[in-house]
Amino acid sequence: MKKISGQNEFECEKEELEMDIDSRNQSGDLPDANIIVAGITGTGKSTLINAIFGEEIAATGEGRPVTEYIREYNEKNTPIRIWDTVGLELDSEKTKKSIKDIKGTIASKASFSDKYDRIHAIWYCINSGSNRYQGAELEFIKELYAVGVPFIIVLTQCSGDEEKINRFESEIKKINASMGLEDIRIVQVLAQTVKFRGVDWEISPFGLDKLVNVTLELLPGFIKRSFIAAQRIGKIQKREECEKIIYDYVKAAEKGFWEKVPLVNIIPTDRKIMQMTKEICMVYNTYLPQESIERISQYHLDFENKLRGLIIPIYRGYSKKITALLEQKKEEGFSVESLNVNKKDRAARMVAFYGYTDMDSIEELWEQTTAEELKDVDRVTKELGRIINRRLRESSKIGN
Ligand SMILES: Nc1nc2c(ncn2[C@@H]2O[C@H](COP(=O)(O)OP(=O)(O)OP(=O)(O)O)[C@@H](O)[C@H]2O)c(=O)[nH]1
Ligand SMILES: [Mg+2]
Repeated sequence: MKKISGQNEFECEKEELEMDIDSRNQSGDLPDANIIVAGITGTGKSTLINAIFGEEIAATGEGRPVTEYIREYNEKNTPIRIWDTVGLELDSEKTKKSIKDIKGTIASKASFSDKYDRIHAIWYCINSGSNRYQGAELEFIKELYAVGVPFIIVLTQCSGDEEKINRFESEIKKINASMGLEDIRIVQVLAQTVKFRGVDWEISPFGLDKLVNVTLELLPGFIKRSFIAAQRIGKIQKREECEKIIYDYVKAAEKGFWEKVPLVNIIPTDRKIMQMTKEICMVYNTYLPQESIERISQYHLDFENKLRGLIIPIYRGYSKKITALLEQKKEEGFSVESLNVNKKDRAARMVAFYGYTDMDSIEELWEQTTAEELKDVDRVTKELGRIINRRLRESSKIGN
C-alpha cells in the first residue's frame, strides 16, 4: 500500500479504494481477453466459439485476416478477442509454413509488454473421433505450449462412443506426459446438439461449462472478469463476479468516501449506484451508456423507488427490507458478505440492496433475451427499468 506522509493508514486505504472505483468509472469498458482457438480444419472451432460467446462473434463473419492462417474476431462491446486458425491441414506441404505463421503470431503477442495485449489462453481443438495424436500435430502442440500461455486441449464433437473417447483422452495424456506436457488440461465438449436420422432422440451440448471453468482457473486474474462477461454459458460465474462488484462498492461506501449519511449526499450516492449498475450489466453482456442508466431511474421507476439515495435513511422500515433481501440472497446460495456490514452503515447497506436488485434484474432480462436483442439499448433500458421497478416493489413486501 502506498503511504503518503501525514496520512494515517485508514486515509490511505480510503484513497486507494476511491481511486480504484473512480478509475473504473472513467475507463468504463472492460479490456479484451485474448484467446487463440487453434486446430485442424473442420474440428469445430467456429462452432465452439459460437456456442460459448454467441453467434455474432464467429458465425458467418469472415473476421479480419491477420496472416494467411489467422483470423481475428473482435465484436464491439464484447470484451473478448478471438484468434481463429483457418484452413489448417497438418498433412499438407504447407504444414511447416502454417505452424511458423501461427506460432510467430502467438509468440510476438506473448511478449508484449502490455499484459492486456498478450494472448491469455490457447484452446487447441482436436476432433474426438479422429483417434490420432501424432506427427505434425504433436509437434505443433509442443511448439505452441512452449510459448508459455495457458493451454487447453478441447476434444470436440464428443457425441461418439464414450469409452472410446475416454481411451483417446488417456492416450493423449500419456503421450503428453512422455513429452513433459503433463499439465495440459483436456476438456471433452459437444458444442452443438447432434440429431440422428430416423430416431427422435438427440445428444445435447455438454462440457462447455467445464471449458469455461478450466479456462477461468488458468487465466491471469486481471482478465477473468472480461472472460466471464463475454461468455454466455456460466450464469453462476456471472453471479459470483457481480457479487464481487457489489462488495467492492459496499466496501467503498463503508469506508465513507461518499459519506456515511446518504441523505445529504443523494447525488454522489446515486451516481455511484448507477456506476455499479453499469458494471453489473456488463457482466451480463449488456453495455448501457450513462444516459440509459439515468433514464432508468428518471423515467422507469415509481416515485418511491426513484428516491434511491433518499428513501433508505428516512424510511426506517427499509433497514428491515435490506436485511431481509440479503438473507434471502444467502438462502439462495450467495456468499453475501454484505450481511456483516454494520447496520448503521446505511450507505453501504443501501448499495448492497440495489446491487443485488440490479443483478437479479439484469439476469432475468439476460435469460429471456437474445444476444441480438441485448444490443438494442432503448429496449434494454425500458425492459430493465420495468424489471428493476417490479423487483423493488416486491422487495418492499419481503420481511413484512
Ligand atoms: N452437431 C455438431 N456438429 C458440430 C460440432 N462441432 C462441429 N460440428 C460440425 O462440424 C463441421 C465443422 O465445424 P466448424 O465449426 O466449421 O469447424 P472449424 O474448425 O471452424 O473449421 P475451419 O473453419 O474450416 O477450420 C460443421 O458442419 C459443424 O456443424 C458439434 O459440437 N456438434
Ligand atoms: Mg471455422
